[in-house]
Amino acid sequence: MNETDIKPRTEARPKVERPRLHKVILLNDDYTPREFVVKVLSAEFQMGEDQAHRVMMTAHRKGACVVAVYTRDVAETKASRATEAGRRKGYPLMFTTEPEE
Ligand code: TYC
Repeated sequence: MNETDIKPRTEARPKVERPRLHKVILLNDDYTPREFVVKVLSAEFQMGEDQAHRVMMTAHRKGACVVAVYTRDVAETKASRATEAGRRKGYPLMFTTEPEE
């Protein structure tokens, strides 16, 4: 076989599943100032001001809003950091995660 010949693939190639993505969810509360929620969304989720404002208002009106989806580790780390940013200021701001269907 010279270098230009293409070898047929003969090794076993077990089907691997793509890791499930996890949603980061912003929960509404009665105490955290709106501007602070927008600030945290922009800082932790690389969101523009307009987008962050829309996400904050959706959570405010409906009780919760999906912020973004990531692999499990990234989703959990971002949710913890964002929740901790509120806690440091004494706000009950809460981000949770859940696996996508
Ligand atoms: N409901 C809060 C207020 O009126 C603002 C807010 C919005 C807090 C969204 C959390 O996820 C949230 N100050």
